[in-house]
Amino acid sequence: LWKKFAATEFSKKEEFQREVVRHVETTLARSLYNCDELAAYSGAALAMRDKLIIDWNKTQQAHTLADQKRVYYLSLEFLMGRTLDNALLNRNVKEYAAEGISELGFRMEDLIDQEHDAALGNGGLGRLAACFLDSLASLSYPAWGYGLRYRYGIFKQEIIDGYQVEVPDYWLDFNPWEFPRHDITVDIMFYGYVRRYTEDDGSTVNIWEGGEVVQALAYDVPIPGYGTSTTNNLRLWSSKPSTGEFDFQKFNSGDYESSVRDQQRAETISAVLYPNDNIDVGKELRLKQQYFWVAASLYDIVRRFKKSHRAWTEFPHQVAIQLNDTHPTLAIVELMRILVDKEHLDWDTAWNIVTETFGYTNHTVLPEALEKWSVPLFQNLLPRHLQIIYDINLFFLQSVERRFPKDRELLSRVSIIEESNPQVIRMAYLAIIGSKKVNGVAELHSDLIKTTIFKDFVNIFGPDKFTNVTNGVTPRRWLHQANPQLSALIKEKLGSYDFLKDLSLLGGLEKFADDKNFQKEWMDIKFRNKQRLAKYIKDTTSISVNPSALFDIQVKRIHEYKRQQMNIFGVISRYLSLKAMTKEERAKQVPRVSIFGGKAAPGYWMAKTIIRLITAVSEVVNNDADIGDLLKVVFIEDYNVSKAEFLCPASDLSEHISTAGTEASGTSNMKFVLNGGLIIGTCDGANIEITREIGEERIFLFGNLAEDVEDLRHAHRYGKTPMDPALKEVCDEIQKGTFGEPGVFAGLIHALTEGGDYYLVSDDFASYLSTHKLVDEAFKDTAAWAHNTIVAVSRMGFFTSDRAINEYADEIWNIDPVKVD
Ligand code: 26M
Repeated sequence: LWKKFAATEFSKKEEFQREVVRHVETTLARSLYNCDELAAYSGAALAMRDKLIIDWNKTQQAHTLADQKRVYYLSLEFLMGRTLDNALLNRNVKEYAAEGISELGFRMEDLIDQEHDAALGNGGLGRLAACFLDSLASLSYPAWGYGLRYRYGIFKQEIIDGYQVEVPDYWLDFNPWEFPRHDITVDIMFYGYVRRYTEDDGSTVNIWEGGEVVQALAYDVPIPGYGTSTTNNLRLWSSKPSTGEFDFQKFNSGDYESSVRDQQRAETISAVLYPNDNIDVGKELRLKQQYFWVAASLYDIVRRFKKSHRAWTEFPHQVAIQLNDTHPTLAIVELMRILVDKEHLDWDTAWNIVTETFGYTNHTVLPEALEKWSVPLFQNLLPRHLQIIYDINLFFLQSVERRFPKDRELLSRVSIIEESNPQVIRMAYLAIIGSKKVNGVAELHSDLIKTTIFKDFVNIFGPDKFTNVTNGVTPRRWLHQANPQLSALIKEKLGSYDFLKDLSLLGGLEKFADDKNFQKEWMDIKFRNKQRLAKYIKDTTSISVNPSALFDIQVKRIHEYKRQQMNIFGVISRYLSLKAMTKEERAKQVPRVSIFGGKAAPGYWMAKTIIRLITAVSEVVNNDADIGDLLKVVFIEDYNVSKAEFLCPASDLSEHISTAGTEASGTSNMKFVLNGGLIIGTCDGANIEITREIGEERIFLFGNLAEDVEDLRHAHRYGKTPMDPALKEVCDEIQKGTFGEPGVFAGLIHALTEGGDYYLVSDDFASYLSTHKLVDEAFKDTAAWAHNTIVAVSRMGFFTSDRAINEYADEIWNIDPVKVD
């Protein structure tokens, strides 16, 4: 009977339609006569959601029954983007759903476009977490994500008079994809003091008496896998006043203001995502967010473990916890507190459990991004945790001293506590010491952390603790959903969509690389994707671009290390060359559209200045009659996941040009190549492995190598490096006022000169420009270009996040899939 009523399968178009109409009429209380696109989207989303819920429940039951080891992915960011299209495709119902919608008088694309992005992340790290959730479900691993349910995601970017303006992203008005679990709440403590007493048996007990209590309320989000019923859970915590804490007495006695203040203080914790990417801010509210989320998640994980009545020593056989960067490192300390203070395990037993449970992924070597917490701030907020950190550090340093006696320098170098003023806690060191495995996210990056920032720890723990898992992206969203025409063409050639589950099957395309008909279909799809982008650019900026021009795209967070400034200097240099040419010479040039997009952290003045330079250059170049279609410059406002979905398929060339050794991996490089574009890039992050896979004749590499960066910086500091002449010309032109008031850009130029050119723009500029010339030449030979992009796609199988997740599962987590019937 249960089965009969639970069956919401809509194996047919009519059933889907019926469900949409039912939701519009009853759930939304609208009639079909006043059903706009938003209401139709809502109806479709609710119909799809019903379908997911059944599989979601089944999955959770199957996982409970299987009683196998689970992995918990702790991330402060999940940059999910939109859900409806992805769910329709993962469940393979899009075709008839779209047909059904069209008969109801709407276009599925328009409904999909109504959805607000779930933008609970800054950039690469948050999007990686989202790709990993898709792969975990698609590969049927028993896995949960744990994060924060921010009321405001990453801000929306508006460009006003050429400058970035931040607008709040309130996204929760209508979010059909989350389920509040009013029965799942955890009280979280802050501040207070530690009470210490001796038990009758002589042992010491530490009790933390918190001063403030805030309640964590769980919201669950279903994560459907592709081609499987497995639907995993993403649990996001929202903060509210604890029922004990919200002072009704104050309220009733008329002290509304102070009772409302208490409520706001509680709600502030999950109110907003910090909009910084690769920069540490050290604010107390951020630490509160981290502890709130970590404590609630661990409480939940431990509660689930306890249901099985196993011995504590079994914990690491049932639970793997992955730390997405150092943001959740407090979990190591919190689990120690639970095991020692609450469950009364002895320290060593507890520490063995902890160090068998955690894995730590590092995403950056940039010193300004490594998290450090001021000891006084930490002491005030989490007094008991500070004691535990001191003890962890003491035992660790004692063991180091035993092995390396009298090397006091080593002890102070690896101490969790940095002896600065004030003292600070080095979270990365704590994460390493408390984890079983530490991994970087691309080969070069994993080598770099072993030889630079974590070198001493490799000495202490041995090399096996440190490993590499090269990042990947999900081909479901980044090929099938973003580029349905290309996906369909590949399916036609390979015979099935199996490549979406086993991306190495793309290898089967290589034999068609010289097939003229195939090349034509391939390039036609690229052209249509470029047309679609050209139309979007026209509609949103009124700039006309020629879809036959070479589309050169750089979209990512704006950061000096990613060197958007070098790109725009290159554009200026191209502009100056074009201006200097005769008409005849100009006629031989390859037309270009330089497209930029990305957000600057609100407090990152230099990044904002780079945006201003890009918009200033676009105003001049796009309106220069001498130049016409030969060069256009476009800044796409508010770059986000859904914009990435239509930008990636529309590039001929994309730019991944970080100073060597600074970009841990990069993942958009993978998305662009997978969609039939070539890349210009430095020998950095995953660019190196992409080169190894697709062949160096298919990538435009340039610039100095990571191993030379230090010497080059040194040379700048001692004033031994004259500025590259082409760059000098560019700077002169900016200073002449060609792109508006030059004072605006003085800081940018200063960074290249007196500033010591830390990111080596001048050192790489000549090879950057000459490599762009090679790109122009290569683009003229359409057949060779088609050949190269086909071969490149056929060799991208390695970069699926499925491969990455299988490596984590086998090498780090030790977990197996669970079949869900
Ligand atoms: C830290 C402190 C306070 C507030 C915010 C932060 C913070 C937030 C995000 C620090 C770093 C954050 O993200 C770093 C990041 O996105 N790293 C990128 O990770 C990708 C996935 O591994 C890599 O591909 C990129 O190369 C790397 O830059």
